[in-house]
Amino acid sequence: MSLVNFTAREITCKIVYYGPGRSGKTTNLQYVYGRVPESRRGRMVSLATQTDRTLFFDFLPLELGTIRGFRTRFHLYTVPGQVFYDASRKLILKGCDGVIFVADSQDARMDANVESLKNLVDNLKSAGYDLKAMPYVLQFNKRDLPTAVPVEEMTKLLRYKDEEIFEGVAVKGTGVFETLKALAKLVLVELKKTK
Ligand SMILES: Nc1nc2c(ncn2[C@@H]2O[C@H](COP(=O)(O)OP(=O)(O)O)[C@@H](O)[C@H]2O)c(=O)[nH]1
Ligand SMILES: [Mg+2]
Repeated sequence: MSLVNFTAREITCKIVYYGPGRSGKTTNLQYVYGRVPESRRGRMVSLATQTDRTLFFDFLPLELGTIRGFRTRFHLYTVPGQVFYDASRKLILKGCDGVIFVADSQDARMDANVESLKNLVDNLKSAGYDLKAMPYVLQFNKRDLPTAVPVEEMTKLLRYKDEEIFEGVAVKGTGVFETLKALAKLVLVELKKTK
């Protein structure tokens, strides 16, 4: 899981944004990238198709300060949501320390949300992880759209355990940092347990 380099006194944690195609995963990363000072972030790498869909993944390295003398880095990844990129998703989940599921609030995307969540659980399982035991938060994105399904309904459909749920409008940045901070906190709690 987290990479701890005692010589360099660095900890690197891997966070994966998961969810169906076009739910707003890349938009979450872009907003973070735009708001974090240059001194605290590296280059954002996006491998996209010509039509701007995530092809393999997006990657954004962040440095979030020092914990007990260790510099703490977070590597944010997104997965491609389209069904046929499952091999990429499996690869990206390897070694992950926490997952943010970005659900699309639009009514027409509920089946895609459910299917993607099931795909997450299955892919984690085949990699030897259990979502029940993993740092995990849920974001209901695109709350600005008129077709957004009520939060209570989405919660019933998509809540997997007792995870925190955040409402987001990623294009405006709403909920983006709240979601990331909550997940980062859970990852750090896990990290302390393993010592
Ligand atoms: N209305 C609205 N559109 C959004 C929101 N977040 C993302 N989008 C749009 O949804 C589309 C897909 O977003 P993207 O981040 O590429 O989705 P990904 O496939 O999950 O990476 C883009 O056109 C975004 O601008 C949101 O909160 N509200
Ligand atoms: Mg994307």
